Amino acid sequence: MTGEASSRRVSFVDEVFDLDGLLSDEERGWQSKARSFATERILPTIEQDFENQYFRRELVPELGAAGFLGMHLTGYGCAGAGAVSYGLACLELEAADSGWRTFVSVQGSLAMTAIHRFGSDEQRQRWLPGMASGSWVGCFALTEPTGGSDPAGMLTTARRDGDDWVIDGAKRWIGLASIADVAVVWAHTDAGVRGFLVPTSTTGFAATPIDTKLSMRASIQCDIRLDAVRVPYSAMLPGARGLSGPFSCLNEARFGIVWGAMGAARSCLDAAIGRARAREVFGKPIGATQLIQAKLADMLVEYEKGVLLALHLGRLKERGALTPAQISVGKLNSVREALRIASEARAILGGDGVTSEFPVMRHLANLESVRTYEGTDEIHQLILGRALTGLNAFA
Ligand code: TGC
Repeated sequence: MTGEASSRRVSFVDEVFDLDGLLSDEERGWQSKARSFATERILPTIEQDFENQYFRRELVPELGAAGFLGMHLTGYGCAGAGAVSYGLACLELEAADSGWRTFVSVQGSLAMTAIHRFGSDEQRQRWLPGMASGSWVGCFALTEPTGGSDPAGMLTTARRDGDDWVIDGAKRWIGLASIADVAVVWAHTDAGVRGFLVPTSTTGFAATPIDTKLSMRASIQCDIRLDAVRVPYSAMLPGARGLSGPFSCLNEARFGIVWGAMGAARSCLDAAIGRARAREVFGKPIGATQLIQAKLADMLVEYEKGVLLALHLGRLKERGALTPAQISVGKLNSVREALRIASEARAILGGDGVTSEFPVMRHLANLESVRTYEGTDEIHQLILGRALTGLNAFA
């Protein structure tokens, strides 16, 4: 980012929308820490990393030291923060880049949550402290090359062979897999879907980054091959039986997206406001025209609604009252509106909007991935349709 976009440190949007007044001191502290991390450690190199398709691995232990990895979990070196604090961290990290919020989601909400919630105490002791510190990276292998919307149709299998499990199959779009130390692999067994902790050094495990992505380029997503991967019986997560195991981890990741996507939206809205104030056309700033002001006002309204919805869901989560359908409302709304805000911001920036001098096109490209993973718009519409009607329209 250069020029007018990079010289600002305070969000114009924050000046209008007093979110601070709705937060506790602790929540403001986490938000401030995440914003500083994003500003000082991610933003200076993000355009270059996005262009070069480079994942800045050295930031992982820094994220761990700051407490962002598995920050909503308790014990095992995790910070034990509240849901709103975690959401605010996701918002601030994604205001820099969706790839870094995705990292925190995959590591904390998916891989660590699976181990924390469903693992044996031995599994937790073995993996969680190193993952919380960022010494170790985890990935969550659910989606397959044949599709991600219907995990019940997964083709990966795990069969018993003596004291071992032998896993065969393939996974796709798996974040961090090529740098991960452990993969949480979901597979069909004779007793339904089960999860397995597979050290990525295990013979037969191979992860290959997907390098044709035009989105999330500062992040890593991979194809995984599992060819007769042999793990001991103790590698199975004892507490996860059936699809409710991986789905309950997806709930955590989707909750982070509800907040995170609003961070990307805020960054785009900020860029558009800055441009509207500075750019002169027909002898005056474009921000002095009614057409631009109407666009900015609509963008702000959707941003504020999105953040207030995220906050409401966070408060429900803290009371243990958040349902999967409510998370679907948030995921669907946040990503859809963030995409609209990013697209409007791109238009306000004119031709410069497609350059890397502003963060908008990068956010727009990233949000297309965010729209697709952890349940597409259509999946969340169908989850809500089922909740409203009691009728299943998936098939
Ligand atoms: P359904 O019959 O509805 O449910 C099967 C079992 O799961 C339970 N369940 C849930 N539990 C917790 N949270 C949820 N949100 C749950 N949704 C369902 C359900 O109660 C039942 O439990 P039980 O005990 O009775 O067996 O299952 P279905 O097959 O009809 O599901 C339909 C649908 C569409 C809701 C589900 O398939 C779905 O959510 N699909 C989207 C999956 C998705 O988001 N995939 C993308 C994942 S992203 C990825 O894999 C990459 S990892 C991230 C990265 O690395 O970047």
